[in-house]
Amino acid sequence: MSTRTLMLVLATGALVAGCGGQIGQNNDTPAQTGGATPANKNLDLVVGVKNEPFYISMQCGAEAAAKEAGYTITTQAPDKFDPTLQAPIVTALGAKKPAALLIAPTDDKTMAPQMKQIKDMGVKVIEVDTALQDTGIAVSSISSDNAQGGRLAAQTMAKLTSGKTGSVLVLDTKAGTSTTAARAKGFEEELKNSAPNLKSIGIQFTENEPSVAAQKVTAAISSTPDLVGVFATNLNTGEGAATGLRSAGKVGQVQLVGFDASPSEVEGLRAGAFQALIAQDPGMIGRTGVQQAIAAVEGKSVQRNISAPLVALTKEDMDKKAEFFYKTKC
Ligand code: T6T
Repeated sequence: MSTRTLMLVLATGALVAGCGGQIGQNNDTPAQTGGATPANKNLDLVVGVKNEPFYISMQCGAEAAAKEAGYTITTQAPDKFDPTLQAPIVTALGAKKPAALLIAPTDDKTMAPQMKQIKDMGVKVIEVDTALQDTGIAVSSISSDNAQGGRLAAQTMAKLTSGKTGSVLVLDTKAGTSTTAARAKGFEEELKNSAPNLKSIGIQFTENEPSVAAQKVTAAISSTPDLVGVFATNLNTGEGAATGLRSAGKVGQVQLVGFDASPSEVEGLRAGAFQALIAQDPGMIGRTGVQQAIAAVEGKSVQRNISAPLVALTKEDMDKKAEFFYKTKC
């Protein structure tokens, strides 16, 4: 597969994602007031999990945008991508009452009560990355077009396996994670179109634990002799899948398409453990989240849904796209 073809496919995808992202659709919030300077310029960001390059990169973008606008932003994170650990953080913000809360909900249903409670206190709620099923709480949601990302991964897998017949494993994280669920679904649907010779052996959950992802890959290799590919829907599943392929000596034989671009994934791509990565732009998600939060706080118009770009990385072109590599510190 030529880099040019892959870049084209994904460039088109990113564009589509950009345009298809419901920008300017009917549920935007028009300007309320003349944009008066608010007394409360404190923002809070609650990400999905601590010490994870995707959310660190998002935090960097958010902090830069807040600083530019003269707002303060405090970032908090649960130790694990888990609503039982994230909910108390949101509840505690009730006492502090920031002007706005930017949050990546760790479950698309069970985080709704806490987010509704803080909204009812007059705090503007902005979803960054993941989102709730209930669209009546947030005033704006900024995320990659994850279904499109899954479709692009399937098109990439089709090209990488170039007409081979065989099975593909899909690794999702935790049920209720809006982003990775959309990627897995988009992948499975597109596989039928772009690679009818490939069949999915189903979506398996990894609890967002790399060790579980490695086990799932090892098990699939022994149970499915015609396994030709693995789609890992996020950073942790990707890192685990690469470990599983390495320990089974299947690197390069079983094609691995990952999502995200952590330092470990980027090195894995360079070393041939991954054949492609679909990278997001977490910095843009953080920056745009803060801009929408400030617009909401100042009574200016707010866009309800915004899509962030996706880009594909291959071994050949990765260094030309190094700006998409995720950070480990700001
Ligand atoms: O893939 C990202 C994020 O988009 C997803 O919602 C959860 O997992 C990551 O943070 C990567 O681990």
